[in-house]
Amino acid sequence: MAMLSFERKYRVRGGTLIGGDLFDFWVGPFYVGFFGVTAVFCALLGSLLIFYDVSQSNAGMNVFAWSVNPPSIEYGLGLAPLDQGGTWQLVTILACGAFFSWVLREIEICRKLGIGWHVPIAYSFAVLAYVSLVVIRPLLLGAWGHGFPYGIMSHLDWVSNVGYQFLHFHYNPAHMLAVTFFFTTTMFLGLHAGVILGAVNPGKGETVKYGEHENAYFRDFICYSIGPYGIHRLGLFFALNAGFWSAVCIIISGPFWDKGWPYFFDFYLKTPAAIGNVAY
Ligand code: UQ1
Repeated sequence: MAMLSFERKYRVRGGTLIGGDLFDFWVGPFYVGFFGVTAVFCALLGSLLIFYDVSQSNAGMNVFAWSVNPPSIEYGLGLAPLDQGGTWQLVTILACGAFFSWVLREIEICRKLGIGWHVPIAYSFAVLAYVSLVVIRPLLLGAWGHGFPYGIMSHLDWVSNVGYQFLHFHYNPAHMLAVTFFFTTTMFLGLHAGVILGAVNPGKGETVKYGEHENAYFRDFICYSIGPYGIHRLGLFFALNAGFWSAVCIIISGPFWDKGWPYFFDFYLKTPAAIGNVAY
């Protein structure tokens, strides 16, 4: 594997969070590290447990029917036998182990390179969204059975069922925020990727253009250019908010709001603006 000239300077030992020189080396282009080993260990063992669990079911080779299910609610926050949701509990522990290891491996790479922790922080928001579904919300509701099943169709059924428990999940204000952030994030990435490719990858025979043209494009288009740093700050802010409000919207559903989400907006009927003006 060829090394870029700057990599000779940075691909050196040190900067690890734990264990000193233990596993502080590269395999081809990949940094291994203590947390690379723990991530691979957790991911492999978790995957094996998933295959073991579906092999004990009657789903056969229909991958869409494969599902590793959480224990029933009766087990509360206790441990369940392997064939009663215990495998789901082990898979969840190992998934958390793999995801946390991945965050820490990202941090070690940042430390080696002397760059900011933006990538591990961003990834942590995705991990938070998962952990809120299978750890935080089940803990608050008092049973691991509130976690979602690990299967292609089964997790879709879970999302639909939990949505209908709250009558209409799109009335959840945190869900509204999350969806809005997801859509605007893709819009910003589309605009950004479009303007960058439009400028630096023009047609044959055309000259490559840079920042001034990108700025001018958006000034012509919407009277405003946020600039080359700004667009990345904005994109990261919106992407992190998408994950954050997703976590909030599911954590509040049940533990902090147990009616249908449409009823949340009944508060409007008690505001001075509505009293006397709305018939109900
Ligand atoms: C923008 O203003 C800008 O600055 C030049 C970019 O950087 C290359 C962009 O990619 C985008 C998308 C914009 C426009 C975005 C907003 C929020 C006005």
